[in-house]
Amino acid sequence: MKHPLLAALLAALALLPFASRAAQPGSSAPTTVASSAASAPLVDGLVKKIDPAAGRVTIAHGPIPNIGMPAMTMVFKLKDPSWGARLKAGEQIRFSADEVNGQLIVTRLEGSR
Ligand SMILES: [Cu+2]
Repeated sequence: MKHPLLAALLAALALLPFASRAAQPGSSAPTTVASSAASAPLVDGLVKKIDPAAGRVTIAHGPIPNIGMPAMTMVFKLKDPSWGARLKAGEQIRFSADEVNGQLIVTRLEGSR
């Protein structure tokens, strides 16, 4: 038996997940909060104000059932701060929100464009 060959094969297999992950751009890959975001429904919102530097956005939103929140206007943190550049004040959006470590985060954004 040639064990070095087997060892090399196992090493190559072990590296595969990292290789495929590294191939993704990463900016839009919903890997970290995928489990909770998948169950969070899209809700309607109206963008009131954007703070791109802080990655925060003020949204007048409809009820968000997955976190038991009634309609209101409030500040959310964007899961991906680059989304701030896609948003405009006065824009109607559909988004998903979730509570992560006591912070309310926009986990998914479906722009109107
Ligand atoms: Cu709210």
